[in-house]
Order: sequence, then structure tokens, then C-alpha cells
Amino acid sequence: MKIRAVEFVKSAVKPAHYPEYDFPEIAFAGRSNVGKSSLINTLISRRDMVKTSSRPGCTQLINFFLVNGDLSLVDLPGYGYAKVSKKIRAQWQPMVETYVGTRKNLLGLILLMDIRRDPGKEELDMVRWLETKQMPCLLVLTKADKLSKTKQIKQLDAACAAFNRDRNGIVLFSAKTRQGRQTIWDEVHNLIDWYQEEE
Ligand SMILES: Nc1nc2c(ncn2[C@@H]2O[C@H](COP(=O)(O)OP(=O)(O)OP(=O)(O)O)[C@@H](O)[C@H]2O)c(=O)[nH]1
Ligand SMILES: [Mg+2]
Repeated sequence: MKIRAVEFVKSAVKPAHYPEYDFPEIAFAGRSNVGKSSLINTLISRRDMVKTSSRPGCTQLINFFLVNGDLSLVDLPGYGYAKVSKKIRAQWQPMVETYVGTRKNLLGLILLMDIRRDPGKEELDMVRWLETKQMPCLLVLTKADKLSKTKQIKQLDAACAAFNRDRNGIVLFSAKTRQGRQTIWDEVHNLIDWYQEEE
């Protein structure tokens, strides 16, 4: 996809603050430091449109970005980082649940997991919860560049078993090598096509 323009729209905590547009929207979720902001930068081919940091807990609000004036990408704050204060952690779950539960133009989530970790309870719970909401969820194993090809496939198969998906249902990704970028765009376009057919 040709990226002509990307604008940061706003940060939000609650529905009253979300942008009022109803462009198709895709949100990126996952543990702190897993690489959500980096993945969005890779998708839009911008080095630092979205702020990234080696320090976990960088993104703490829901950040909305508009691509080419008609596609909304949402960077969600990460979960599971103990050093973020208790108050922030207590805010996280209702913030994300409210967002997923109320956002009418949300087409699907992209859930990122570090390829070096086995899927945890948070991820399994999140996927199950999204299934009950009939919200599509693409699974992505990030930082694939940290492992050899053989180990990548081993982790892919472990994730497939944990989530009961086949290899096509989980994407190997690296912000460093851009591996998987096109596959993620293809999946995003599938969701958009499906949304436009529904209208
Ligand atoms: N090697 C490698 N490093 C990555 C990759 N993606 C992200 N990183 C690094 O991981 C760290 C965290 O990346 P972010 O994109 O800020 O992660 P995040 O999920 O947005 O983190 P929070 O906003 O804290 O939830 C940074 O130091 C990135 O440079 C990747 O694919 N490969
Ligand atoms: Mg971030």
C-alpha cells in the first residue's frame, strides 16, 4: 500500500475523547515493550511517527493515527509491566475493554507477542474474550529477527498449538527486517474489504 500521508490525530482515555470519524479502524495490542509502536511505524514506513522506547510502559494512552485520510490505526498501551504504577495498571483493563466494547468502526485487533516467549495467560484470555465479542484478531509474533529461521518456526508451531490456529493464522514479524509487513497489510485489507461489503 502506498502511504501518502500519516497524521497523529489524538490521544484518548475514554470514549468522549475518541475521534468522531468512522473510518475503518485497526488496533494494536500486546504486552509492554513487545513492539506495537515499532510495528505501526514499519507498516506506515515512518521511522518515528509513533514514539517507541526500550523502556517498557512507553505508550499509556490510546493513540489514534490516520493513514491516507481514511484508515485509522490505534496504538494501545501495553499490559503486564510491573513497574508501571498500580493505578495505571488498574486503568488499563477498563480502558481497553471499553474501547473494544464501544468503538463501532473497529474492524479488528492485531495482538502482538514476543516470539521468544510462549503465549501467556493474558494473551490466551484476550483471544478468548475477543472471540466472545466476535472481534477478529490477527496474531503476530514480533522480534523474529532475534531467532534463527528454525527457531522461528518452532515458536510459530508452539503458538499455533496454544491458540489452535494453523500457520496461516499467525504472522512472523520483524520491525528490523520488515519480515511480515506485507502479510499484515494484506490481512488489514481483507478486513477493510469485508467491512465495506457489509455496509
Ligand atoms: N530486534 C528488534 N527489536 C524490536 C522490534 N520491535 C521493537 N523492537 C524494540 O523493542 C523496544 C520496544 O518497542 P516499542 O515499539 O516501543 O514497544 P511497545 O509495544 O510499543 O511498548 P509500550 O509502548 O511500552 O507498550 C524498542 O527498543 C524497539 O526498538 C523488532 O522487530 N526487532
Ligand atoms: Mg508503544
